[in-house]
Order: sequence, then structure tokens, then C-alpha cells
Amino acid sequence: MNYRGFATRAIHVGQEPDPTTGAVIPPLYLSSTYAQEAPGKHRGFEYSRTNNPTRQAWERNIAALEEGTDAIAFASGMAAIDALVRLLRPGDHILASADLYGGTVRLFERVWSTFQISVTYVDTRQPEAVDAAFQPQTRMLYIETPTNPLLQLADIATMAELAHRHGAWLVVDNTFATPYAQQPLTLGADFVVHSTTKYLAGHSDVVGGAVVIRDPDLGARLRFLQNAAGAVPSPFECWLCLRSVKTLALRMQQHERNALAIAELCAAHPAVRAVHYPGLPTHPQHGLARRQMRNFTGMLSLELGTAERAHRFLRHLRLFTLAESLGGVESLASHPATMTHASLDPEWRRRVGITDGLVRLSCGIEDTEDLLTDVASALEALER
Ligand code: P1T
Repeated sequence: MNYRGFATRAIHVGQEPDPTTGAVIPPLYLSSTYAQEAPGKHRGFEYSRTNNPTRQAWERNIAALEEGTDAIAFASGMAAIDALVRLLRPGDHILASADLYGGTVRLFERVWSTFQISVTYVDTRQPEAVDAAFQPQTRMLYIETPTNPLLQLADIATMAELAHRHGAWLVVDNTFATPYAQQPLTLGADFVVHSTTKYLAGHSDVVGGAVVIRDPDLGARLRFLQNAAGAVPSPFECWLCLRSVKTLALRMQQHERNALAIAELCAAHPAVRAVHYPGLPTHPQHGLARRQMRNFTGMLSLELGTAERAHRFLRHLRLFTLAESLGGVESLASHPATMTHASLDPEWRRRVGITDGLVRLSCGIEDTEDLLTDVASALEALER
């Protein structure tokens, strides 16, 4: 059956009752190998790097959530991004958002540059700048929207149109937004990539990644790479993702409620120089956010002025845990300059706008009042 509603798909696709036992929860298939009736004669499963029933269920589920035709699961978000770059050839060029997860820049600059893949970075908030930055050998426009950590948006439909006009693919890292908030394939993107570690798994207990596509040829090429290079997630991690994704819609609603309340508190507070949250009407791209996203998520960042003030704020938080990662049910706070984006050189960070005074908050799904009290008292410590 083709379910239309997002939450219904999250709960049911790939998770039909087990035909042999009636088990309502999909079994966890730990088997690494599968009996064959005769050499080469099997039931679709030979070896679990190549295919595994639990992984296949998760892949079907995430493909349905992104309105794709297929999804390919990987051992981490980085492994998924790495597989995408493997579709290119030496001499090819990637055009990427200037504000990106630091690990993605590290992969481009320190791994793939040695294989003659060049990358230039452009402000993907500005379509004219993107249009002008294409080179004859550009094969991929790679964007985050919202970006990590500055929560900048790119207009996905416009980016798709530009990429295709220049003969390139559009890749959207949809980790921050989740398919609940936006479905880039429906707006013309060729690939959606995820760190499933974040909102999709949602409980800070899984590291995983996935690529979702609509074009069966691209799917087949990635499926080949998944098996040939072998960066696959374990069946247990896929099973945890299947369990977690059932509550994605509900979780996103509370993440957003909490983030909006905190963003409003911070925007009105004299200790905060700037709040980056697409859900605030004062966000420069709030109009685009409203058009393109149906949820503004739990991610926001705050400009506190100096490293010393950022550190003082972080030290005074009680409920928010100081940690990398995001998208879990528990609230996390981080200092991008020394944590998630420490692998970028300081000049790079300065150019992009990742200052030493920037703090990133991943608002969990705790009670809103408790989070507000925590943030308010940490901000008070900046006034003293
Ligand atoms: O950590 P991993 O599952 O390999 O995913 C990498 C990744 C890819 N894309 C985005 C937008 C990400 O934010 C990440 C990982 N980010 C963090 C760990 C972080 O704290 O920002």
C-alpha cells in the first residue's frame, strides 16, 4: 500500500508484520551469510555486506520518507558522502556551500583533493553567486540547508535548476532538516544524503548514514559502491533506526517547540549578539524557510561575542550537555570553533563566519520550561 502521510510511512514502510511468524516488529537478522539452494540460487540474500534483510527494511523506510525510489545505507554520514564523491572522476569539480559540517570540508580538502577532485565554496544563499561559480568541469553542487552551524538556507528548487543547467548533480545534505521538514528530491535534487546519527536515529546511540535517490541508474551505481567499498551499517544499527524513526514526526514537533522558545528568549536577551534560527521572523531567510520547510527543527546557534563568553555560557548550562553531535532527544550544546569545526583553519572559519563566540544548541525534547530556565540562567552568568 502507498501511504500518503509522513508519520504513517515512518511507522509502516519496511516494517510490515513478519510473514513467517506475524511478529509486529521486524526481526533483527544478524546472519552474515545465507544458505543457497544451488550455487548462485538464493532468495535475494547472499552475504550481509551485499544485502541484509534488516538493512533493506531500513533502506525502504528512509526511501519512502524522502519520497525517493531507493536508499543506500552506510556506516556513517561521512561514509555516505564519501560514496557520493566516488561517483566522480579525477579532474571533476564540486561546488559546495561555504558553511558546511567541518568533517565534510576535511573529506573534500584532505582526502579527495589528493585524487584530483577540486572543490570551491560559495555562499549558497545567493543564486547569482552560485551561477557564476560553476566551472566547465563542475559535476556536483553540494549543499547543506540549513547549514551547520550557521543555519543558512539555500533555495533547493533554484539550486536544482542551476545545477542541471550547468550539467551537474545537486546533492542536499538533509541532516539538519530531516525529511519531516523538507524533501529535496521533490524539489529537483538528485541525491539526498544523511547523517542518520542525528534526528533520524534520534537517541544519540547510533552512527550511520544514507543516500536517497530517484534515478535507478544512480541507485545502482551507489549500491555497487556500498558493496564494493563495504562501509555498511550493522543490522542492529539499522534496527535501532527503524525503531527510532517511528517517532520522528512527534519528536520534530517538540524539537521545534523548544528551539523556537529558546530562540525567542535569546533574541530578546541583551547578552546575545545574534540568534541564528530560521523559525524566527527576524532570520534573513525566514520567508524561504516558510516556503521550503514545514518544521524549523531544534537547531540554532548564538553569537555571544568572544570565546571567553561562549565558554562561560557553556560552563553554566546544567541540562544541555556539552557534546558534539545533534538531533537526539537530549539537549546538547557545542562550541563549533573548537569542536565540530576545529578541523578548519581559523582563517577559513573567519571567512565563513564561524566565530570563537558562536555556540550551537541542539534542543532536545525535554520540557520547554526546564530548557528555558537552563538557558536563562547561563545567560545571566554572562551579565555578572
Ligand atoms: O558523524 P557522521 O554520521 O559521519 O555524519 C557526518 C555529518 C554529515 N553531515 C552533517 C550536516 C553533519 O552535521 C554531520 C556530523 N555532524 C556532527 C557530528 C556535528 O556535531 O555537527
